[in-house]
Amino acid sequence: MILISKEQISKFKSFLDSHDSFIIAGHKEPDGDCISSCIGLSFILDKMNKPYIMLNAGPFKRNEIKKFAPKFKNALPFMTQDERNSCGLIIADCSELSRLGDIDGDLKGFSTFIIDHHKTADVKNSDNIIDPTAPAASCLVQQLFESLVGKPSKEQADIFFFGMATDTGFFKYLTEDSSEVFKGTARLVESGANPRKIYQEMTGGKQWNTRKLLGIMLDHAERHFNGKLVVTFETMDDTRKFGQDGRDSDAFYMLMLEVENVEAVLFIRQETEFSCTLGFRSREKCDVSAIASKFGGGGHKNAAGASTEGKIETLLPLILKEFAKVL
Ligand SMILES: [Mn+2]
Repeated sequence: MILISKEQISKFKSFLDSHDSFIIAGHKEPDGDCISSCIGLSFILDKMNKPYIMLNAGPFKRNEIKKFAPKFKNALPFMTQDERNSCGLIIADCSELSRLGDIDGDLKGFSTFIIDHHKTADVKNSDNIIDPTAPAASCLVQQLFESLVGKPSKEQADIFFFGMATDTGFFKYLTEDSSEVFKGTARLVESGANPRKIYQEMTGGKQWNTRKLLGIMLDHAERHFNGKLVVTFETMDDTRKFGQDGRDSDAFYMLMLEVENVEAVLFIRQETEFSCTLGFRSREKCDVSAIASKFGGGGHKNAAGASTEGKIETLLPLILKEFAKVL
């Protein structure tokens, strides 16, 4: 991870100084990093005595983020044109308004600052902080917090740790260029963040049915390209039977990426009669964000996703064609 420059920090500070109120928004279907980044930004605004609201379209499905749902609204309150003009929109862990999902109210036209680390981010304005070398958006927000506020409290350190730990798979996706991430993490632990407790909160408490659903996904799994790609799927029937209480695709990815010769994993879920979500993971070289972007999605080199029209049986051959070019 490359540290944020002083110049970037002062650009962010002047964005805060030049607005009276703020909207903090993160992507739909938030994960721990999205939540942590938004709440981390709220800590900075608290310190500056600036009013804000936090927006998220949800759903807050994941176990570890459910308790944060009450902090977020899914509708923009009424604002006069004057209020809109002096309000700054900060988007975290996401670079496109469309990725914010269904939020009631018009988010267009606000003066905007983006803090993101997605590889597929396509924003030209250099006043934003978009840094794919950061393993988590919360690592960027932590740096802003430390520069503008100082040392976090234990509660604040727990929140930053939670975001970083979510996107790094509790450190296991980090590579040799991560010393700054570990240094930042060490500062959080110095402030009282408790790794074991956070790990247990992040991973514990899953519903029994998520294990049964995992069994079905393992049963459906098939290998392609001499075992380099594992594909599984979840039908609407599977979701009806076992998927109502959430799911644990991460456990599936982890189990499959550990199989010999595997380079990438694809998970297709039939969400409605006419649409699917796609989940991609890869071990190392295969850039799944490039494949996800062919289907209207995006993400990171080793973890990406997409929502697309179609049925599992018609989409799968098209996705396999894309994998055939790189595997
Ligand atoms: Mn993230």
